[in-house]
Amino acid sequence: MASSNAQVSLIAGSRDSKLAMIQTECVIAALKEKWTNLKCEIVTMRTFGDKILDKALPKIGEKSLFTKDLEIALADGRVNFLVHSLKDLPTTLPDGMAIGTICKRDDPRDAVLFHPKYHDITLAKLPPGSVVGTSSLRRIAQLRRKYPHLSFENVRGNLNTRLKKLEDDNKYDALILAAAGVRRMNWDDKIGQILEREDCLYAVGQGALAVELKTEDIDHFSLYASIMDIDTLLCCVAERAFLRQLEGGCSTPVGVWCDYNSESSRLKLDGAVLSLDGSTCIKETITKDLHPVGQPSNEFTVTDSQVVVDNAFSEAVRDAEELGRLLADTLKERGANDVLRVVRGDIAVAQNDLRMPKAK
Ligand code: DPM
Repeated sequence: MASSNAQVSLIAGSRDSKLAMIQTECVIAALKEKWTNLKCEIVTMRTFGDKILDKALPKIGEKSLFTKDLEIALADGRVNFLVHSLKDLPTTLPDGMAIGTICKRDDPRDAVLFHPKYHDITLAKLPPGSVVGTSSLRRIAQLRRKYPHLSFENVRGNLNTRLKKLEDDNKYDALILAAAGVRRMNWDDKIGQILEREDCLYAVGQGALAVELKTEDIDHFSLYASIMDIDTLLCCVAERAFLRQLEGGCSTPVGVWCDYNSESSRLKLDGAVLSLDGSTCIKETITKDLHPVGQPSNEFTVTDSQVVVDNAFSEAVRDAEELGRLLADTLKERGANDVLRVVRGDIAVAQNDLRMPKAK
């Protein structure tokens, strides 16, 4: 294993967007702080999801849209690890891949950016019929329910493109974006409103960065583990277990809100499944006292949720995964499956509309 004075050279794979690069550099900086002799270069790639920016995310219907090309490079050994927004990482990874670390979560909430013509405004105060840009079914369903006076339009493209569309075109009155991404771009001053728990539950994994690696790369586990944030890990594995048990992908209207209290080891998870129009919302909160987290042992396990964790945390992780699955089962008992079945049907119809030539 790499000790802190041995030279280690690694290649990180990243999408080539500005945000992805900032995120990759952020993880590398955290690693270098712990491992002063680490050398790291970045190889960038355009992924399938980056190449088809004109289509709405849900209509593309590919689960690993932003990760597949990168994972091929990882499998080939062209790169040693990938940095992802955890929320873009499917809840099941390809065989032989695992999450090597999850860094301390930035603000997981959603943020609203308003058109520059507005001052001192909130979603509630926007005039009826105002257009809100997002292609997230989760945001649309929850916000439709809460703010029926607003209308929603797709917006795609990287964050720079979206901001330009908001500020230069007069099409959108507001955009919804993850606060974490906006802040990483250094656009804090553009945030007009932060959406709270009662407005909009966030996406599974939102705001957290993760490293994906090959499970055979066991020599480097402790390197990545050095930047693992345990509180974030426990929340995120619970959220991901919830989503996987629901069999919801990253483009279904599923939201979560998670708190972990490290003093009491208590984990609290809210989860909701919505219909596309927001008319149905099945929501529950559950709480569980997790097995306490011990001192790191530098011995590692790959958990059910395909995360490499120190054995000292593996029982807490198992408890967190169980909590996530339990929440999903509770929602299923209340009809979440039926809601998701209809959602998937509607998404499939939308995909077909895109692929089938129009009848003359
Ligand atoms: C996923 C969604 C979106 C991204 C769906 C959702 C938003 C799509 C849109 C799964 N991935 O959130 O319900 O707004 O049209 C994405 C962003 C980040 C990671 C940008 C964003 C940055 C924040 C983070 C796109 N993936 O959500 O504004 O690291 O969590």
